Amino acid sequence: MRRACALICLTATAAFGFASAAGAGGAHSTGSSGRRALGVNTTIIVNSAGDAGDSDTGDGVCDDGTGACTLRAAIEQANATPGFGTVLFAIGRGPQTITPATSLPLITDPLFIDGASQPGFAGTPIIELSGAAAPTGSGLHVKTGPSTIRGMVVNRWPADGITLEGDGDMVQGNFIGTDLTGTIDRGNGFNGIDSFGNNTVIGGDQPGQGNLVSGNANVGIELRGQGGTVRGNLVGTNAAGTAALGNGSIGLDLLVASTTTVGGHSAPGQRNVISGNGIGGLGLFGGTGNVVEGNVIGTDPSGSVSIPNIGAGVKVTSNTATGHTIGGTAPCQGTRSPSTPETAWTSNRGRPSPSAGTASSATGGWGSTWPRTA
Ligand SMILES: [Ca+2]
Ligand SMILES: [Ca+2]
Repeated sequence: MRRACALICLTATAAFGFASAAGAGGAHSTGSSGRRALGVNTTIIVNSAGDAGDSDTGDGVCDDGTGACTLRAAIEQANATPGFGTVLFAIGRGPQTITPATSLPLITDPLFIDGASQPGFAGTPIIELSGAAAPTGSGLHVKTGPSTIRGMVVNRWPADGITLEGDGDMVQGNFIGTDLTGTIDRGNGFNGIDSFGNNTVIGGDQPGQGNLVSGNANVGIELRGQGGTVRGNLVGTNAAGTAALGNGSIGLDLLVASTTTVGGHSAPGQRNVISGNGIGGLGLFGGTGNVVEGNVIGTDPSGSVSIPNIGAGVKVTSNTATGHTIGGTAPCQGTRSPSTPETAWTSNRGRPSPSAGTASSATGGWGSTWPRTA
């Protein structure tokens, strides 16, 4: 079973190959994963990389007064138009950069922002939302869910790349904290993704659904609610998963989150790669009932090349962090760790920790949690 697991779990890297999603999420073919609400659905098409606001939010039309529709105007108009909104892009063709002078409006009505609709999209995001000119704020800030952010490059914002306060929000297929190539650090000033809501979905197990969350100054992904799912993401590496592009602190922080699913063992694309981060891979600091299985922590997606996190691979701490399940005994449940040479992985190892398949207790301290051969 060990060999079978290795083949199944570690060789199918397509889920991390963003290019493999070419065509799968192209213009307007967005219904399956992004749209969470039905009924009234207003579609707005952004056709300008400018930054002017909507001239009249009472008219139902995205227009900055010159006939152009900017992302700022689109969000303003979508907020003002009752019901679910979809924002698509048609700013010429190919890569475009939007550089707002101030933070964009909060998203106050459920919205689907689909950067993958931009003509020329071929599997990796080409709409860049840069915070380089903004003095404060996050790149996209959802106040009301279920909202979905898909196919965007969100970088250089003073606060988070994406802040989520709604329930049922989804973040899929984005580069958060890097350039368009996914190889250069363009980190946001705080966390890559910071979710305060419940049932947040970060990534997914299908090609193109995972996010690249790397280079951010603090945590890569922080979850604070219940029922979240984190699958198929690269956290702390480049887009190819071949080298560190670490977040400054912990890669994935389940700060007070409960009943979160991180990874999975029923499909190869469910696993996350959490490697190259500055203060550990995955942190469980509170909450209860989180399940962590089938992930790759401290290596490349193949599990054979060291990309260590500084500190622990998985840290379980605090007397309130209880009832978590880390790894398991079924094929592919083990959280992947390096095999040889052991010295290459020491930075991911710490105190003895809960073994595979056991619920964590209030252990305190740093835990290295992988079964080396599961
Ligand atoms: Ca308008
Ligand atoms: Ca609306």
